[in-house]
Amino acid sequence: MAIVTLLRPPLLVPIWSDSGPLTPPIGPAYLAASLRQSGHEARIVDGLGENPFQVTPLFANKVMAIGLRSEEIVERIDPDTDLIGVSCMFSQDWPEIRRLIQMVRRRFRAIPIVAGGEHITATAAFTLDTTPEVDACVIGEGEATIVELATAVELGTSFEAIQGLVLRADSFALRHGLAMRSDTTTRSTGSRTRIRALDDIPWPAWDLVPLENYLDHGLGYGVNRGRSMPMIATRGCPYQCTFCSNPEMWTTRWYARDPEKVLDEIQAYRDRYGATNFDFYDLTAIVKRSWIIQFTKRILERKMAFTWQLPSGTRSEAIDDEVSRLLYASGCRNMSYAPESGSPEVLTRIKKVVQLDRLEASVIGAVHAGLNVKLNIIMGFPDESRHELGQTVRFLARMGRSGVHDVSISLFSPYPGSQLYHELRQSGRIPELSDEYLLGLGAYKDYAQSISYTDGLSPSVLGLYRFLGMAAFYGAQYAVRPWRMMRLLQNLAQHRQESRLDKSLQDLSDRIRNRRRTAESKSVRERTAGA
Ligand code: B12
Ligand code: SF4
Repeated sequence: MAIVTLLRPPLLVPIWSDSGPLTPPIGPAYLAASLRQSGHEARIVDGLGENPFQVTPLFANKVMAIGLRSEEIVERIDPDTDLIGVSCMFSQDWPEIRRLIQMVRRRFRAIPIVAGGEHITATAAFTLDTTPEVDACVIGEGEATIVELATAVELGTSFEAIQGLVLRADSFALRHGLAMRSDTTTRSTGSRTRIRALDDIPWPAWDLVPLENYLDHGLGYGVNRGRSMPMIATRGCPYQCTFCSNPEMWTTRWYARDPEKVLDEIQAYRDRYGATNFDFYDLTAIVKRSWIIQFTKRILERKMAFTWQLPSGTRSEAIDDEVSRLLYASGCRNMSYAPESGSPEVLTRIKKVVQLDRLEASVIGAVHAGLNVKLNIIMGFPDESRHELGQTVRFLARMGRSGVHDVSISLFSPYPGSQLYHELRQSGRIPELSDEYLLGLGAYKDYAQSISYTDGLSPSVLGLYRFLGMAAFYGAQYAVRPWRMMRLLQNLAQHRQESRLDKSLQDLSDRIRNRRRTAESKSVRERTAGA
């Protein structure tokens, strides 16, 4: 048996960002469950969940780290650990995660460190080249790989035979006399096949996570509708949008769980944790109409009463009026659609296979069925014109008039691993990866700064279009439905959340308050220490 400690680092958020997802670490919890099932011991240090109200400014005040400071995470690692795994999902978090890994290495010189997650998958060679403290990068889905890594550490065998890794021969392998070659270049051990039988993956090991810190404070990914648990019903996505790193990370295979098994898991969390709301973290949950119909009908047949949300942006093809009615009847309350643009030309260029008229019909049907609907929009693709941005602004005005509740407008960020990132790098339009570049990716939702990757459009012009889009959408919505403005003000006053705007504004004000509190308690500590 090997003891594996998985680290979930703090979350990095720019000060004026309206996104700062305080979510339980579902990736590490899945990995820990697989480790345990295979006879290893798993531990999780959830850097966010251990102290979700501590907000520490970092990198000359450019961003705030939410959760434990990296120094505090290192202190919580038991020295009897055999393997340390670090998760990095968002690229903008990497500069701080690298600092964390360097601190871990200084403290634990002989324990192998492996890293995984979306950012690591997209930047494995860069990670190994710039961070010698990392012994191996895990590519893609991690359950089978982490188990094999733990077994290799237990038996003292080489990592070379484990699929799904990028390795450098000069680190762990050399130190332990396991290197097959003496070169220092990175190399892949070959890709690993995706897990098809999702129902065979053990449920996340939530008992290793400080779950009550999330549940008691209504933290999570969706709108706060009570004690919320994360769920995953499907993995992967069959599409290949050019701004998205999904195809490199998960391939284009979409697999779904048996709806009955998803509901068994939901029932278990209702019984065990008193959960009343479930946020689905799927990449694109609704791909198959028959699946979602069966799922919603079984909720009704089993007479299960809970709310659930699809906050990450789904496809519209399978959602017609009948599906919308079933979604609402089965407890779904918030749903995000991801049209990304109101310009058909842009949609074709970014390979977002979506027909706007059909999407509009689906969205309006969902609003009429009673769902609280949000649209995800991206502005500032490399060759987007003012005319095309104007089309998106008009589309948003139409959607606001039709009664859609929320919009989220991000500025385009070239994420490593996406087709557009590779194209922009090749043409020299973006620099090599650096801390400055990665921290800048967090600016996608920062209202205090904009970065433009669009030919001929300055950051301030893009910022202006974002403002116009928001104004057109909310202006049209509140002009037609003024009572919704009253509702927003009421919800803010009573700290209640129904819409995404309620959540974003409340999260922002909480973050600013927590930042002030953290600074005050730090200065009290310093004064006490000095006295
Ligand atoms: C849910 C979700 C969100 C949620 C919350 C996510 C969270 N948990 O904190 C919300 C909506 C808030 C969100 C927001 C954003 N998101 Co998001 N999100 C996702 C999504 C759809 C699912 C994440 C998830 O939970 N997956 C399920 C779990 C099981 O998978 P996992 O965590 O990746 O873990 C597996 C592997 O990665 C691996 N693994 C992970 N860690 C480790 C560690 C070790 C040691 C090992 C061995 C393996 C390993 O094994 C795990 C099990 O198989 C992903 C896409 C995806 N990855 O599926 C995008 C994704 C992570 N988001 C992305 C982006 C860009 C954003 C936003 C910037 C919004 C936007 N403009 O699109 C914001 C940024 C938020 C911020 N920091 O401020 C990108 C990240 C790209 C990048 N390189 O940074 C992704 C990859 C989508 C995409 N393909 O473009 N997101
Ligand atoms: S943006 Fe959405 S639909 Fe497009 S490839 Fe990524 S996950 Fe799939």
